[in-house]
Amino acid sequence: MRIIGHVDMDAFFAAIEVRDHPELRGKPIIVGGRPGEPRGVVSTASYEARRYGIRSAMPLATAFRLCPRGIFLPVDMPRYVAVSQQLFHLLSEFTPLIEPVSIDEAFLDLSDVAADFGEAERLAHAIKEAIKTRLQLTASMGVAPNKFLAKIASDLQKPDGLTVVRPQDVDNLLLQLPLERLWGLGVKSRERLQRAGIHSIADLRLLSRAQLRALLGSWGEEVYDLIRGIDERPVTSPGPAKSVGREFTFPEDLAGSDRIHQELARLARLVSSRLAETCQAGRTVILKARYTDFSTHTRSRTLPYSLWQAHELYRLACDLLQQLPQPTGPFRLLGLSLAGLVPYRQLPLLDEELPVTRTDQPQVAHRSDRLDDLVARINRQLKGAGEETPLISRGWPPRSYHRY
Ligand code: TTP
Ligand code: MG
Repeated sequence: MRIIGHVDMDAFFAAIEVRDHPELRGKPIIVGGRPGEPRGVVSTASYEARRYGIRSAMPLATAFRLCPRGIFLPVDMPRYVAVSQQLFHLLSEFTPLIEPVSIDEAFLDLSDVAADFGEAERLAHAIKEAIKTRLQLTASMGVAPNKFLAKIASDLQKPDGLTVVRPQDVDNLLLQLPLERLWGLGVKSRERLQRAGIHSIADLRLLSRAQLRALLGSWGEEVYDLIRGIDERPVTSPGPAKSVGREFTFPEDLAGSDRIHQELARLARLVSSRLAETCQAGRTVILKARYTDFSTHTRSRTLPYSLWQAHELYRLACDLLQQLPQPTGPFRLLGLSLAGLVPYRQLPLLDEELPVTRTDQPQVAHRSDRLDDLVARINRQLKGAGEETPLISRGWPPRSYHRY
């Protein structure tokens, strides 16, 4: 028997802010944007703020109009990521089979750790309790025979809820749900269905596979099964990332040495900041290039040591560029990635006494590494969610890309 759990933290970013600033408890909290950035969007809002109609992705200005007395806080992504890591670590103590869905959400396969739904329910209580006592946060959980139902269930009694859907309850539950509960259905598709007079999952069940396909595309066929409680998708734990990379397809073909080097520098910066965020370094640098005739070439170099810093990545990317059949382009696409990844613990900043903590390469600390670390950390603090371009640099990018 398959027993699947779904965990979703309640008002995640806002709840962390309240936990860390108890004077905010009970108040309408809106988290979004960067410090002093009035044009951002709402990342999330506390349940108190949601009563004013405030929702994720709404412009902050609208949220302010709805609730001028709300407390507006900028996104502090590094802190939320740290809590997310604690959450996933905690969950891994209950089952090894965890599939992260987002920063605050995961599927758990409980089939091997609970003999039946009664035991799974007790386990879910224990998980929620552990989250409460160890993270001082609340989560909502669903337990059901498959992923589709488990995710629906975790949302039914938010916040701090637990809903268990036993196999014999599946039909009853599905037949009373409105269309909004069908996760994966976009707003546009929902509106299309509503225009066709379909407002609930019960209405959807009256349609044939072919009709669902006509309304929802190929996903419609899957929906036919999902709304009958059939979902065989396994919970799959992601392995460690094999490589970290970025690539750009250019709106106009990229030519000219300056422009090409500028893009390489941008790629190096993005890859480096991703590596810094995930505390990884790697030994194999790979440059990918696509020409205007769509021919694609890669060049790589494996080093005797691991690296993650933007300036090193950039230097190697420039070397690899010269090995391409036509280093001057024009390029349709350029990509840079780093493989052969190893964990890399960030250096304690500005503390000259401590040795470098590259796990693969104990050696004496280097000021330059420290500075790169510091820059990466500050950028992470400044960046908030989603912003791609690092905000400060240590003389980076260089004034002349050629002579760097
Ligand atoms: P959600 O789990 O969707 O929302 P939530 O945890 O804030 O609230 P709920 O109790 O309904 O689960 O997303 C988790 C976090 O992801 C959320 O706290 C902030 C962030 N997020 C965004 O930054 N933008 C978005 O549009 C959404 C939906 C979430
Ligand atoms: Mg959540």
